[in-house]
Amino acid sequence: MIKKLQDLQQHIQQEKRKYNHLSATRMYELIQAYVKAQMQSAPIHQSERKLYYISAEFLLGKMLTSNLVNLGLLDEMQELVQKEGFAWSQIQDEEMEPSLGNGGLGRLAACFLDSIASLQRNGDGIGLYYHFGLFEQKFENNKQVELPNRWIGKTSWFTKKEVNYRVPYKNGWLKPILYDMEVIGEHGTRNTLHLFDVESVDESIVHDGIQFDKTAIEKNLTLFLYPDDSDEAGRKLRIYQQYFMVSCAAQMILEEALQHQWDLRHLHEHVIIQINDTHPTMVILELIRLLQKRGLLLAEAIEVVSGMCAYTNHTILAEALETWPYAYLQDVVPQLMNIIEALDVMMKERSKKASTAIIDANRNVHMANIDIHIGKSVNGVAAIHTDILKQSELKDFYALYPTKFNNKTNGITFRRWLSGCNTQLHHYLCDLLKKDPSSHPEILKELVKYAHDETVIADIMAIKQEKKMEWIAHMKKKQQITLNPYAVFDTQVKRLHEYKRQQMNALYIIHKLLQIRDNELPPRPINIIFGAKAACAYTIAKDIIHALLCLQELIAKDEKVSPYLQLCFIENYNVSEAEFIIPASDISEQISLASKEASGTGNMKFMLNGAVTLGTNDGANVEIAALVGQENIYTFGKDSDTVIAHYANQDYVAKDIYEGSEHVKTLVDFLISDEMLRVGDPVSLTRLHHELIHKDWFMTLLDVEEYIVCKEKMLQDYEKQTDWGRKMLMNIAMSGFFSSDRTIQEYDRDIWKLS
Ligand code: 4GP
Repeated sequence: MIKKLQDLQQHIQQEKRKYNHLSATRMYELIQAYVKAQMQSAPIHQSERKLYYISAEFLLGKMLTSNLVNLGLLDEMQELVQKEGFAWSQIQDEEMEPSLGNGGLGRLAACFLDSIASLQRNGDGIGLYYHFGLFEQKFENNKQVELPNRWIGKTSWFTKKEVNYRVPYKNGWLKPILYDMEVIGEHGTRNTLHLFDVESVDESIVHDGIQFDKTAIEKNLTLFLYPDDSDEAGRKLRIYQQYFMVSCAAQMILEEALQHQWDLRHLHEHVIIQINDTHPTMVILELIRLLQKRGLLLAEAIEVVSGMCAYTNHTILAEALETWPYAYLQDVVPQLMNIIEALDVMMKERSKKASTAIIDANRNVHMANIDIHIGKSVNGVAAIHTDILKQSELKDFYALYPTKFNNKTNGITFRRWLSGCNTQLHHYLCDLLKKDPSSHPEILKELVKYAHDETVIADIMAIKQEKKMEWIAHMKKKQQITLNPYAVFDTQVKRLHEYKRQQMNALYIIHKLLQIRDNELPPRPINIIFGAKAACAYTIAKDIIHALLCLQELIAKDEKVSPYLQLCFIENYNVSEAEFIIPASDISEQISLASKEASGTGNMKFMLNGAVTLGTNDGANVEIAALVGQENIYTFGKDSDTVIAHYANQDYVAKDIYEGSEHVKTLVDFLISDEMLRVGDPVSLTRLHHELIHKDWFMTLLDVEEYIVCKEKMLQDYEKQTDWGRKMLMNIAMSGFFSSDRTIQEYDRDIWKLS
């Protein structure tokens, strides 16, 4: 399938002769066009069943390297680029990262697209084409500022297409436009990611950062992912976005069914839809509506759609399980209301429990409840998460539909998270194991044989050092920060949320800073690294960012502390930044409050790249611990049963811990010390201080002392370098289970049945 690179080489030589010069920009354009053409000529995988993976987010990351990995052309292309006098990083810098996702669930969707194509399953993604994405994060005066993320450039992986769909809106229609991107798998067949846009979108209505008129739906519909929903207009806009996405999806699915001459009454034999979180839930309602229009009776339509839809739950945080006021839905999607009503009545006959109602007593519509009642499968994303769904969060549903529930522990594509971002380690492992672990993740286990081979351990550690050097050079260029490459790299990168407890890490930093001032010096300098965006309307999350940026400034200016401790907050953290920092990290911070992190996938990326986890017994950390054994992971903190009991009994009082421990009090009070107030905003710092003592909903103070002890132990152990290297090796060796190829095989075996 793959043509020789000679065509491209010739093209490059022609351009050079013509213009006497070739810029990195032009070089990127030529390579991109060549790769895109290669992908477009790849065969589409056809089969009698097709998957549609619908998701509000696809956090793709840059596509050039990843596409080259899958085409099997990365090494050759890198050589060619080098021969022309460019560094590969220069070419990569030319690509803008699409801003089409926020966090874990969006990145998971992107990993899944890669694995579905690579395993040669017939499955497309469907979502929205957000012009300004989530937002671009800048730091000003130690605070997060949001700007439109202008990721759409001259060259693109997407191809614009016309479609004849129409989406009902008020008394008229919205006209969709389609952007398609080829998704190439490692065996040369391709699928497609379809992103819909609205023809009438108007970028010019955005002003003062990310402000715009939230009621101008025709113009604003596809401007931003997750627009501020702190008011009614914002919430309605989100419903408009979701409906537009699923109506386009439903029309596409029916159009393709007609092309295949699939009988609509048997559509579930040909089509499976994976509903990624509750954002696409209305696809159930829209499909029922459209099938009725094509002659099916309501009961028939419900049955067909039931057999076609499966739902993935990604969180047990109450605020993330979407409910919409009935009145909002009536205003935005009146055409769906009789179906919602009918389903509500039918399901109330199945179960009288308030917790399973579609429409509750306050006239709120519970989207997840629609998915669970109607869909044929409900899955959690890690073993502990699925257990919590069954035993507590969704226990009434589990009693009703025990066979619908199943677990699919998340995974990551090794083609991006090893071959793409850590070519050194990837090449090393290929040579050592005589097989490519990105295609054969199970081969990594063979590494265990080398656990006592000091040469192998030293080699792996040398690669880590090289990746540290690369990241440091990158940060110098990007943020003009000078960091110590011989420090231990302790990294927490993920969305900013109180349950993930970046604030607990901040208290550790204060602890270390005070120790150093007290002449208690660490055995080796420590770099503590953060990357995180806070949702634009999430005040406390922004306060946490502010506190961390203030600490960063204080430490940088402190001549006594800074040789031993550095804090570095990566601005505008995204997939590209993750690809830099994860291979360079020693310690992977996974410190969520037990029971709250559904799975985590960052933890898997760190593990694969030889970092050791410092974590609670939460999400996939539990499965990591079981695989590597207690000597190769550092766990601490109260377990999920204890935490769930605290919530049930409402007996967690942060203030008691604060008042009961001089140490904890000192750390928390430092947030409002004179020196912090000199560099920071008193309102924000005081609010955070108050929150920690008087609310602390995610129980920071419950675990903070154990966390500090555990991290200190880890830093001591890091000094026994060979032993530490062995821990790195064992983590890499046991990471094969977390390949998203394994996850996709399980989805296919249990739910999709494509093969
Ligand atoms: C995330 C979960 O927080 C994370 O634990 C999980 O690994 C990921 O989904 C993929 O399953 N949830 C979200 C969200 O990103 O927006 O709820």
